[in-house]
Amino acid sequence: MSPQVEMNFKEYFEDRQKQIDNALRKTLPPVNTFPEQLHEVIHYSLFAGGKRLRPVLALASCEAVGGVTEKCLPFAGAVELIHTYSLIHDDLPSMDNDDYRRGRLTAHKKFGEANAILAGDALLTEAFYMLSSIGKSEKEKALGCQIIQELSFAAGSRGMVGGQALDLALQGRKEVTPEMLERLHQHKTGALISVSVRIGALIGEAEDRQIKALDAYGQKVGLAFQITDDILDIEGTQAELGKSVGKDKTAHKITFPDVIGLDGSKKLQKELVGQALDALAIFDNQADPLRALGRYCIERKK
Ligand code: GRG
Repeated sequence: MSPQVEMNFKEYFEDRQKQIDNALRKTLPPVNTFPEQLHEVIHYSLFAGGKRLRPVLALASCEAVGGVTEKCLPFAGAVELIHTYSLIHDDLPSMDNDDYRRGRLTAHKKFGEANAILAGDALLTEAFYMLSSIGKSEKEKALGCQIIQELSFAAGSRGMVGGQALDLALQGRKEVTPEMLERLHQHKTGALISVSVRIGALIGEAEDRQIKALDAYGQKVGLAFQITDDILDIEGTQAELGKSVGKDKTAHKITFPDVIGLDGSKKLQKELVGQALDALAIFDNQADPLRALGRYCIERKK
């Protein structure tokens, strides 16, 4: 990215992050309401400096097809609630057993395991509560229902949770192929990223050919994002990432650098983002934020 584009993107990203955080704060039960401790855990985990990549992708996708981004905010917020729940549960001792997340102690380290499990459960449920009241007209309600269906599919056993199950099953296995790894990450990480992009397009009333292009973009970017995660676990720092590094090796996780090497992973990352940007060729400069987000997914340091 040139310094000017980088500057504009930084402003764009921060602006969108604020918009999402404001929407979430308005919708969620405040900390000082019953049950106070549970709400404290939820706020602690949710407002801890996460990148908000998935909701920002939803807004940028809506923008790319000329949609009204404000309409997208509750859906984008719901995606972030689901993502945060997944991180809380992923950090638990029975899963990845992590001590740090988003630059602070993980929820179970700070509040105990039972509270962390409940906060994750509540975030997942709250996401669908938020979405259930959306839409005034029959058309809006039908679209809301379609999005709820797609989001729950992407988050459940046929998407993210299924990917997590496969991740646990593959731990310590030696004969993992690039295809198996790709399948795992298409589910675990890719499904929620892809559906975020789709949600923006659906809210923006995109044409079929635009949805097709955005689906291709979402899938490529989702995988590239995960490869970056694997690389950062080797080359990143705890200070920048806000979580422990080198965990993949100690947890005997198979990563892209294990299977195709570090250089191979970097090459694949770039190829995938190149393909993602090619898929956006049918769009004008309204898709520039999506293009910048695609590049960000592999250039990020956190
Ligand atoms: C436990 C149901 C369940 C699912 C867990 C997504 C996931 C599935 C686990 C996360 C483990 C992990 C570190 C995966 C790598 C990619 C990833 C999702 C990274 C975290 O997302 P970021 O970088 O985090 O967008 P922030 O904190 O910025 O939101």
